[in-house]
Amino acid sequence: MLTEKLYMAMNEQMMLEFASSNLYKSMASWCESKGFKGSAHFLNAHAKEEMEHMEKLFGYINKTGNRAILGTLEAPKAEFGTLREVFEQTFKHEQLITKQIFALADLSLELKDFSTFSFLQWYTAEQHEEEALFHEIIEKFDIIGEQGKGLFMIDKEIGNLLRKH
Ligand code: OFO
Repeated sequence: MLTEKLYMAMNEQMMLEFASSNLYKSMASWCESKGFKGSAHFLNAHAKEEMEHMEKLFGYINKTGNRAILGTLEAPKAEFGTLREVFEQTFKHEQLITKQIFALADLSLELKDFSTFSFLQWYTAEQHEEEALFHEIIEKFDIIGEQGKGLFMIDKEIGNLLRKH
């Protein structure tokens, strides 16, 4: 069994993964409506990944003899100014998730729950990957530039990232 404090925190993380999925899905919809097909494709796939992260936590919580509780989720942001803004927000969001995962790992160590600490290692490694991925995307805006066909090229590159990762 998880201690009450860790149980609540793990459940909260599960809901945060759910919220991440909804946010990326909402971003995908915005991108599609603006003609950014590559980005929409990428964000739709990423929304699915976040649901897998949610499922992993759901399974772990239930396997420990606790019960995953699905709470209420706020509607995700639906309006964005530019494509760059979308990806700047994804990067910021992933940084927040990393902070939360580190706090969870810290708490599990403090409580000497080594099984949970070990379970969380997967998320720690995943966050490292995700931050690097979203950072790489933001760099594309600086390298390629947004003038002329720039945005079209950036969107295409983002769509292609799915094949690389
Ligand atoms: Fe994109 O992060 Fe989940 O964990």
